[in-house]
Amino acid sequence: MEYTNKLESRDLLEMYRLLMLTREFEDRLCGLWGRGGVVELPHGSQGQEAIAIGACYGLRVQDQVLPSLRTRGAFIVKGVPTTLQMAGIFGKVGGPARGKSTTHHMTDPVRGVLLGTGLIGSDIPVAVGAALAFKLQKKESIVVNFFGDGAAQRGDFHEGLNFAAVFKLPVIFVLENNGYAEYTPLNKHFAGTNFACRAEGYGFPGIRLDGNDVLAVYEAVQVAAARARAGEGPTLLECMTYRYRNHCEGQTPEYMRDPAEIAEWQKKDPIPRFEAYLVERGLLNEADRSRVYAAAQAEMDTAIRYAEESPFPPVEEMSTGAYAPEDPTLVGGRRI
Ligand SMILES: Cc1ncc(C[n+]2csc(CCOP(=O)(O)OP(=O)(O)O)c2C)c(N)n1
Repeated sequence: MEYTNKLESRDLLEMYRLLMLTREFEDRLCGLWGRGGVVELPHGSQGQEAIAIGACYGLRVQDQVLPSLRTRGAFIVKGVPTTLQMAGIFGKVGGPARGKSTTHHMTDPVRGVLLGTGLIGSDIPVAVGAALAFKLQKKESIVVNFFGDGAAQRGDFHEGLNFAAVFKLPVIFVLENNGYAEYTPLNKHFAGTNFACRAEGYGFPGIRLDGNDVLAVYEAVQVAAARARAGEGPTLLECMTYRYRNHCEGQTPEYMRDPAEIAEWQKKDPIPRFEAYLVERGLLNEADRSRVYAAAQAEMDTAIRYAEESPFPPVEEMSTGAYAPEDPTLVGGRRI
C-alpha cells in the first residue's frame, strides 16, 4: 500500500516500539493470570494492537480516548506509564485510580483516557457526551472511541452515532472488527456485509480499512480528526483485525479458537508487517529489533515489580473518588 503521511523516521520507529511494548504487555499480563496478583481476568488484545497505536499516535495531549476493555495500546500511546497500568491491574495503590480500576475500568482522564462503562456499547453515548462537552467549551479537542463488532450491535451504537451526526460532534468511532463478539463469530450475530456502511445512514463517512496496518489506521484517523476539529462531525472507521487469544484468560477448551484460523491471521500480524516495511526502508535491522524487544521486556519486568511492591489501598479510601466531585472539572483532586 502507498502511504501519504509525512511521518519522520523517528515517528515510525516510535510506533514500532509502542507496538512491541503493547504486545509484550499483553503477553506478560496473560501469562500472569492464575499465578496471583492480577485481580481480574485479562482480555488480551494480541493481534489487534495496530489499531490503538495507529489511531492514538497522532492525537493531541488534550484529546480524550474512550477505550474498550481491550484497547491496551491506547493507554500506552497516551502515556499512562506501564508501571501504573500494571499496579492498577493488581488492584494496588500505585495504579491510575489508586487500586479501583483494574483492567476493565482503567481510566486516567488527566492523560486523556476516559472511563468506559462495564456494559459494552454503552461507552458510545459516553464518548459522544464528552465530544459534546468539547464542542460546548469551544475546544478543538476530539474524542476517539474504541469498541468491537459485538458492541456495535447494541442500540447505544445507533443512538450515539445519530446524536453525534446531528450535532456534528468531534468524535471518531473506531470499530475493531475482530470477527468475534466474546465467543460468537461474526456470521452468527451479523447478517450484513460491513459495519462501515451504517454511517451513511446517519449522514457521515464510514470507512472499512485494514486494522492490521498501523499506518493505514494512522492516516484514516488523521483525516477523521481534521474533519472533527473543523466542526464537520464524526467518522466511523471499521478496522478489520483478529485477536489471537480467547475472549479472556481462564476459559474452558470448548471456547478455544481453530488453530488454522489463528495461523492464517498470523501471516497478517501487524508487527512483522510493520517490521518488513521498516526494514525495506533501511530503518530497522535485526539488532535494532532485538534491542526494542529487550527494552519492552525490561520495561515490563519493572512494571510487574512495581505492581507487586505497591500496597493495596487502605480501607479508608473505599469511597474516595467514587462520587462526582462538586467541581466536575476536578478528578481525584486534579483538574482535567
Ligand atoms: C451489555 C453487555 N452484554 C454483555 C457483556 C459481556 N461481554 C463483555 S465483552 C463482550 C463481547 C464484546 O464483543 P466485541 O464488542 O466484539 O469485542 P471483543 O470482545 O471481540 O473485543 C461481551 C458480550 C457486557 N459487558 N455488556
